[in-house]
Amino acid sequence: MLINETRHSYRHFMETEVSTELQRLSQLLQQSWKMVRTPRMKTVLKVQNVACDAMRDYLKSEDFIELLPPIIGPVTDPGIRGAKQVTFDYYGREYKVMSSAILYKQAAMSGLGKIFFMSPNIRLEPLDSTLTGRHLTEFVQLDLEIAEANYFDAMSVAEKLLCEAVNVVRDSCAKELEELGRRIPAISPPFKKLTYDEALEYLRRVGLKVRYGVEIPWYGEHLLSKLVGEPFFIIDYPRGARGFYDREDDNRPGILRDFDLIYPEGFGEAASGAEREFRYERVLARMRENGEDPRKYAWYLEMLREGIPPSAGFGIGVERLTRFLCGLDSVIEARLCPKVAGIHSP
Ligand code: ASN
Repeated sequence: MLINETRHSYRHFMETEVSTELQRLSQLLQQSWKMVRTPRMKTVLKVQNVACDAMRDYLKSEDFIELLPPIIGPVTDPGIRGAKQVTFDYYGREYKVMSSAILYKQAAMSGLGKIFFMSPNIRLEPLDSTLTGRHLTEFVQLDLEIAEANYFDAMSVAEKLLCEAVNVVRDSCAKELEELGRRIPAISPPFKKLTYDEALEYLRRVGLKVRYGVEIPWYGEHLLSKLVGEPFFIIDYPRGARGFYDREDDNRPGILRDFDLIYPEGFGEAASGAEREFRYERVLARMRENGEDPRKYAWYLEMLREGIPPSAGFGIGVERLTRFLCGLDSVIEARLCPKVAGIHSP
Protein backbone atom coordinates (compact mmCIF):
# COMPACT_ATOMS: atom_id res chain seq x y z
CA MET A 1 0.00 0.00 0.00
CA LEU A 2 2.66 2.42 1.10
CA ILE A 3 4.89 1.59 -1.85
CA ASN A 4 2.03 1.99 -4.35
CA GLU A 5 0.99 5.32 -2.90
CA THR A 6 4.55 6.57 -3.05
CA ARG A 7 4.92 5.37 -6.64
CA HIS A 8 1.74 7.05 -7.70
CA SER A 9 2.61 10.43 -6.23
CA TYR A 10 6.15 10.12 -7.55
CA ARG A 11 4.87 9.59 -11.10
CA HIS A 12 2.51 12.52 -10.74
CA PHE A 13 5.38 14.64 -9.48
CA MET A 14 7.69 13.64 -12.33
CA GLU A 15 4.99 14.23 -14.94
CA THR A 16 3.79 17.60 -13.73
CA GLU A 17 6.58 19.37 -11.88
CA VAL A 18 9.88 18.24 -13.31
CA SER A 19 12.19 21.18 -13.57
CA THR A 20 15.69 21.37 -14.91
CA GLU A 21 16.87 21.71 -11.34
CA LEU A 22 15.29 18.40 -10.40
CA GLN A 23 16.70 16.69 -13.44
CA ARG A 24 20.12 18.05 -12.62
CA LEU A 25 19.90 16.80 -9.04
CA SER A 26 18.61 13.45 -10.14
CA GLN A 27 21.48 13.06 -12.62
CA LEU A 28 24.02 14.03 -9.99
CA LEU A 29 22.62 11.56 -7.48
CA GLN A 30 22.61 8.65 -9.94
CA GLN A 31 26.36 8.68 -9.46
CA SER A 32 26.39 9.85 -5.86
CA TRP A 33 29.09 7.34 -5.05
CA LYS A 34 31.51 9.52 -7.05
CA MET A 35 30.85 12.65 -4.98
CA VAL A 36 32.95 11.31 -2.12
CA ARG A 37 36.04 11.36 -4.33
CA THR A 38 35.98 15.13 -4.70
CA PRO A 39 38.36 17.21 -2.57
CA ARG A 40 35.37 19.35 -1.54
CA MET A 41 33.47 16.46 -0.02
CA LYS A 42 36.60 15.24 1.74
CA THR A 43 36.91 18.68 3.32
CA VAL A 44 33.23 18.76 4.34
CA LEU A 45 33.40 15.31 5.91
CA LYS A 46 36.55 16.27 7.82
CA VAL A 47 34.67 19.21 9.36
CA GLN A 48 31.74 16.91 10.14
CA ASN A 49 34.05 14.47 11.92
CA VAL A 50 35.59 17.22 14.00
CA ALA A 51 32.14 18.59 14.93
CA CYS A 52 30.81 15.15 15.94
CA ASP A 53 33.89 14.47 18.07
CA ALA A 54 33.52 17.89 19.70
CA MET A 55 29.88 17.23 20.61
CA ARG A 56 30.64 13.73 21.87
CA ASP A 57 33.54 15.01 24.00
CA TYR A 58 31.40 17.79 25.41
CA LEU A 59 28.52 15.49 26.33
CA LYS A 60 30.83 12.91 27.85
CA SER A 61 32.49 15.62 29.95
CA GLU A 62 28.96 16.40 31.21
CA ASP A 63 28.41 12.73 32.19
CA PHE A 64 26.15 11.77 29.31
CA ILE A 65 26.37 8.12 28.28
CA GLU A 66 26.40 7.31 24.57
CA LEU A 67 24.25 4.33 23.61
CA LEU A 68 24.04 2.37 20.39
CA PRO A 69 20.92 3.61 18.60
CA PRO A 70 17.84 1.40 18.15
CA ILE A 71 16.94 1.21 14.45
CA ILE A 72 13.61 -0.68 14.37
CA GLY A 73 10.60 -1.16 16.63
CA PRO A 74 6.85 -1.83 16.69
CA VAL A 75 6.25 1.94 16.74
CA THR A 76 8.29 5.06 16.09
CA ASP A 77 7.95 8.84 16.37
CA PRO A 78 4.66 9.97 14.80
CA GLY A 79 5.52 13.69 15.17
CA ILE A 80 7.43 14.04 11.91
CA ARG A 81 5.67 16.94 10.24
CA GLY A 82 4.20 15.61 7.03
CA ALA A 83 6.79 12.88 6.40
CA LYS A 84 5.84 9.19 6.28
CA GLN A 85 7.24 6.34 8.32
CA VAL A 86 8.75 3.24 6.75
CA THR A 87 6.81 0.11 7.64
CA PHE A 88 7.98 -3.44 7.06
CA ASP A 89 7.07 -6.98 7.94
CA TYR A 90 8.88 -8.29 10.98
CA TYR A 91 8.11 -11.99 11.36
CA GLY A 92 4.42 -11.46 10.67
CA ARG A 93 4.03 -8.14 12.48
CA GLU A 94 4.17 -4.57 11.24
CA TYR A 95 7.37 -2.83 12.41
CA LYS A 96 8.82 0.60 11.75
CA VAL A 97 12.25 1.98 10.93
CA MET A 98 13.05 4.74 13.42
CA SER A 99 11.79 8.13 12.29
CA SER A 100 13.27 9.22 15.62
CA ALA A 101 14.20 7.22 18.70
CA ILE A 102 12.25 9.48 21.07
CA LEU A 103 10.39 6.63 22.79
CA TYR A 104 13.62 4.73 23.37
CA LYS A 105 15.32 7.87 24.68
CA GLN A 106 12.77 7.98 27.48
CA ALA A 107 13.36 4.30 28.22
CA ALA A 108 17.13 4.83 28.28
CA MET A 109 17.08 7.93 30.48
CA SER A 110 14.82 6.12 32.98
CA GLY A 111 17.74 3.76 33.64
CA LEU A 112 20.80 5.91 32.94
CA GLY A 113 19.91 9.56 33.60
CA LYS A 114 21.72 11.46 30.81
CA ILE A 115 21.99 9.69 27.48
CA PHE A 116 22.50 10.27 23.78
CA PHE A 117 22.55 8.34 20.52
CA MET A 118 23.97 9.15 17.11
CA SER A 119 20.70 7.98 15.67
CA PRO A 120 20.11 7.10 12.00
CA ASN A 121 16.55 8.01 11.05
CA ILE A 122 14.40 7.45 7.97
CA ARG A 123 11.55 9.77 7.01
CA LEU A 124 9.80 9.66 3.64
CA GLU A 125 9.58 13.40 3.25
CA PRO A 126 7.01 14.98 0.92
CA LEU A 127 8.01 15.50 -2.69
CA ASP A 128 8.09 19.26 -2.35
CA SER A 129 11.08 18.88 0.02
CA THR A 130 13.45 17.63 -2.69
CA LEU A 131 15.03 20.96 -3.56
CA THR A 132 14.96 22.70 -0.17
CA GLY A 133 18.61 21.88 0.55
CA ARG A 134 17.47 20.89 4.06
CA HIS A 135 15.70 17.55 3.72
CA LEU A 136 17.17 14.10 3.42
CA THR A 137 15.07 10.97 3.72
CA GLU A 138 17.98 9.24 5.49
CA PHE A 139 19.81 11.31 8.07
CA VAL A 140 21.48 11.16 11.48
CA GLN A 141 20.56 13.16 14.54
CA LEU A 142 22.45 13.43 17.78
CA ASP A 143 19.47 12.69 19.99
CA LEU A 144 19.76 13.25 23.75
CA GLU A 145 17.59 13.04 26.85
CA ILE A 146 18.12 14.25 30.42
CA ALA A 147 16.28 12.84 33.43
CA GLU A 148 14.71 15.30 35.91
CA ALA A 149 15.28 18.20 33.52
CA ASN A 150 12.93 20.87 32.14
CA TYR A 151 12.96 22.43 28.68
CA PHE A 152 15.11 25.36 29.82
CA ASP A 153 17.78 22.86 30.96
CA ALA A 154 17.59 21.17 27.55
CA MET A 155 17.91 24.51 25.72
CA SER A 156 20.93 25.34 27.82
CA VAL A 157 22.62 22.08 26.75
CA ALA A 158 21.62 22.74 23.11
CA GLU A 159 23.23 26.19 23.01
CA LYS A 160 26.42 25.01 24.71
CA LEU A 161 26.63 22.01 22.39
CA LEU A 162 26.28 24.16 19.28
CA CYS A 163 28.82 26.72 20.54
CA GLU A 164 31.25 23.92 21.36
CA ALA A 165 30.93 22.46 17.85
CA VAL A 166 31.44 25.91 16.28
CA ASN A 167 34.43 26.81 18.47
CA VAL A 168 36.25 23.51 18.01
CA VAL A 169 35.66 23.55 14.24
CA ARG A 170 36.89 27.16 14.02
CA ASP A 171 40.05 26.24 15.96
CA SER A 172 40.87 22.93 14.33
CA CYS A 173 39.56 23.35 10.78
CA ALA A 174 40.80 26.81 9.77
CA LYS A 175 42.33 25.41 6.56
CA GLU A 176 39.17 23.49 5.65
CA LEU A 177 36.91 26.50 6.28
CA GLU A 178 39.16 28.63 4.12
CA GLU A 179 39.00 26.08 1.31
CA LEU A 180 35.21 26.20 1.56
CA GLY A 181 35.22 30.01 1.69
CA ARG A 182 33.25 29.82 4.95
CA ARG A 183 33.27 32.29 7.83
CA ILE A 184 31.12 30.89 10.62
CA PRO A 185 29.41 33.74 12.47
CA ALA A 186 30.44 34.29 16.08
CA ILE A 187 27.85 32.84 18.45
CA SER A 188 27.60 32.68 22.22
CA PRO A 189 24.98 31.62 24.76
CA PRO A 190 22.36 32.46 25.86
CA PHE A 191 20.43 32.47 22.58
CA LYS A 192 17.31 34.60 22.13
CA LYS A 193 13.94 32.94 22.77
CA LEU A 194 10.91 33.84 20.67
CA THR A 195 7.58 32.29 21.54
CA TYR A 196 5.61 30.62 18.75
CA ASP A 197 3.13 33.53 18.95
CA GLU A 198 5.94 36.07 18.59
CA ALA A 199 7.41 34.14 15.66
CA LEU A 200 4.02 34.15 13.90
CA GLU A 201 3.64 37.87 14.54
CA TYR A 202 7.17 38.49 13.21
CA LEU A 203 6.31 36.54 10.05
CA ARG A 204 2.97 38.32 9.67
CA ARG A 205 4.79 41.66 9.72
CA VAL A 206 7.03 40.58 6.85
CA GLY A 207 4.07 39.32 4.85
CA LEU A 208 3.89 35.58 5.61
CA LYS A 209 0.68 34.39 7.21
CA VAL A 210 0.88 31.14 9.17
CA ARG A 211 -2.37 29.74 10.57
CA TYR A 212 -2.26 29.58 14.36
CA GLY A 213 -1.95 26.04 15.69
CA VAL A 214 0.08 24.46 12.90
CA GLU A 215 3.79 23.86 12.53
CA ILE A 216 5.73 26.86 11.13
CA PRO A 217 6.53 25.76 7.55
CA TRP A 218 10.20 25.38 6.62
CA TYR A 219 10.18 28.51 4.43
CA GLY A 220 8.85 30.47 7.43
CA GLU A 221 11.74 29.15 9.53
CA HIS A 222 14.06 30.03 6.65
CA LEU A 223 12.76 33.60 6.60
CA LEU A 224 13.09 34.00 10.37
CA SER A 225 16.53 32.45 10.19
CA LYS A 226 17.55 35.12 7.64
CA LEU A 227 16.00 38.01 9.56
CA VAL A 228 17.11 37.30 13.13
CA GLY A 229 20.84 37.15 12.37
CA GLU A 230 21.92 34.89 15.28
CA PRO A 231 20.87 31.45 16.49
CA PHE A 232 17.59 31.58 18.41
CA PHE A 233 14.91 29.36 19.91
CA ILE A 234 11.24 29.29 19.03
CA ILE A 235 9.47 28.01 22.15
CA ASP A 236 5.95 27.14 23.34
CA TYR A 237 4.32 25.63 20.26
CA PRO A 238 0.58 25.07 20.51
CA ARG A 239 -0.76 21.60 21.30
CA GLY A 240 -1.57 19.87 18.05
CA ALA A 241 1.53 21.12 16.24
CA ARG A 242 3.75 18.42 17.80
CA GLY A 243 3.88 14.76 18.92
CA PHE A 244 2.02 13.47 22.01
CA TYR A 245 5.29 13.32 23.95
CA ASP A 246 5.86 17.10 24.13
CA ARG A 247 4.58 18.17 27.53
CA GLU A 248 1.67 20.59 27.83
CA ASP A 249 2.19 23.35 30.40
CA ASP A 250 -0.02 22.63 33.43
CA ASN A 251 -0.57 26.37 33.95
CA ARG A 252 -1.03 27.35 30.31
CA PRO A 253 -3.41 24.84 28.74
CA GLY A 254 -2.83 24.39 25.02
CA ILE A 255 0.85 25.47 25.20
CA LEU A 256 3.64 22.91 24.92
CA ARG A 257 6.92 23.18 26.82
CA ASP A 258 8.99 22.63 23.69
CA PHE A 259 11.37 24.37 21.31
CA ASP A 260 13.12 24.49 17.97
CA LEU A 261 16.62 25.91 17.65
CA ILE A 262 17.11 27.92 14.44
CA TYR A 263 20.42 28.73 12.75
CA PRO A 264 21.15 32.23 11.48
CA GLU A 265 21.86 33.12 7.81
CA GLY A 266 18.84 31.28 6.43
CA PHE A 267 20.10 27.80 7.37
CA GLY A 268 16.83 27.09 9.18
CA GLU A 269 16.10 24.53 11.87
CA ALA A 270 19.02 23.08 13.80
CA ALA A 271 17.37 21.13 16.60
CA SER A 272 14.01 20.31 18.01
CA GLY A 273 13.18 19.24 21.55
CA ALA A 274 10.90 19.42 24.56
CA GLU A 275 10.07 18.57 28.10
CA ARG A 276 8.25 15.24 28.02
CA GLU A 277 4.76 14.25 28.96
CA PHE A 278 5.44 11.15 31.05
CA ARG A 279 2.10 10.77 32.88
CA TYR A 280 0.26 7.73 31.58
CA GLU A 281 -3.26 9.20 31.54
CA ARG A 282 -2.12 12.41 29.83
CA VAL A 283 -0.19 10.55 27.15
CA LEU A 284 -3.20 8.32 26.47
CA ALA A 285 -5.43 11.38 26.07
CA ARG A 286 -2.92 13.08 23.76
CA MET A 287 -2.57 9.93 21.64
CA ARG A 288 -6.33 9.78 21.20
CA GLU A 289 -6.47 13.47 20.38
CA ASN A 290 -3.79 12.97 17.68
CA GLY A 291 -5.63 9.98 16.20
CA GLU A 292 -2.98 7.49 17.32
CA ASP A 293 -4.00 3.93 18.20
CA PRO A 294 -2.80 3.40 21.81
CA ARG A 295 -2.79 -0.39 21.31
CA LYS A 296 0.19 0.00 18.99
CA TYR A 297 2.15 1.70 21.77
CA ALA A 298 1.61 -1.14 24.29
CA TRP A 299 5.23 -1.38 25.50
CA TYR A 300 5.59 2.38 25.83
CA LEU A 301 2.33 2.80 27.72
CA GLU A 302 3.23 -0.07 30.03
CA MET A 303 6.54 1.69 30.76
CA LEU A 304 4.70 4.94 31.55
CA ARG A 305 2.14 3.16 33.71
CA GLU A 306 4.94 1.68 35.78
CA GLY A 307 6.42 5.17 36.00
CA ILE A 308 9.45 6.99 34.55
CA PRO A 309 11.12 10.21 35.71
CA PRO A 310 10.26 13.54 34.09
CA SER A 311 12.79 14.48 31.42
CA ALA A 312 13.65 16.82 28.58
CA GLY A 313 15.76 16.44 25.48
CA PHE A 314 16.31 17.31 21.85
CA GLY A 315 17.81 16.09 18.62
CA ILE A 316 20.26 18.04 16.45
CA GLY A 317 20.60 16.98 12.82
CA VAL A 318 24.19 16.15 11.92
CA GLU A 319 23.90 16.90 8.18
CA ARG A 320 22.19 20.24 8.84
CA LEU A 321 24.87 21.13 11.37
CA THR A 322 27.50 20.28 8.74
CA ARG A 323 25.68 22.44 6.20
CA PHE A 324 25.74 25.37 8.63
CA LEU A 325 29.39 24.90 9.65
CA CYS A 326 30.58 24.56 6.06
CA GLY A 327 28.13 27.07 4.54
CA LEU A 328 26.76 24.50 2.06
CA ASP A 329 23.82 25.07 -0.27
CA SER A 330 22.47 21.64 0.47
CA VAL A 331 22.66 18.80 2.97
CA ILE A 332 23.30 16.45 0.06
CA GLU A 333 26.95 17.45 0.34
CA ALA A 334 27.03 16.33 3.96
CA ARG A 335 26.76 12.55 3.66
CA LEU A 336 27.79 9.58 1.59
CA CYS A 337 25.19 8.66 -1.05
CA PRO A 338 22.48 11.07 0.12
CA LYS A 339 18.81 10.20 -0.41
CA VAL A 340 16.16 12.83 -1.13
CA ALA A 341 12.42 12.56 -1.66
CA GLY A 342 11.31 11.08 -4.97
CA ILE A 343 14.75 10.37 -6.43
CA HIS A 344 15.92 6.78 -6.80
CA SER A 345 19.66 6.89 -6.22
CA PRO A 346 22.31 4.52 -4.87
N1 ASN B 1 14.57 14.44 18.58
C1 ASN B 1 13.33 15.13 18.81
C2 ASN B 1 13.11 15.35 20.29
O1 ASN B 1 13.92 14.94 21.07
C3 ASN B 1 12.18 14.38 18.24
C4 ASN B 1 12.20 14.37 16.74
O2 ASN B 1 13.21 14.17 16.10
N2 ASN B 1 11.05 14.52 16.14
O3 ASN B 1 12.13 15.97 20.66
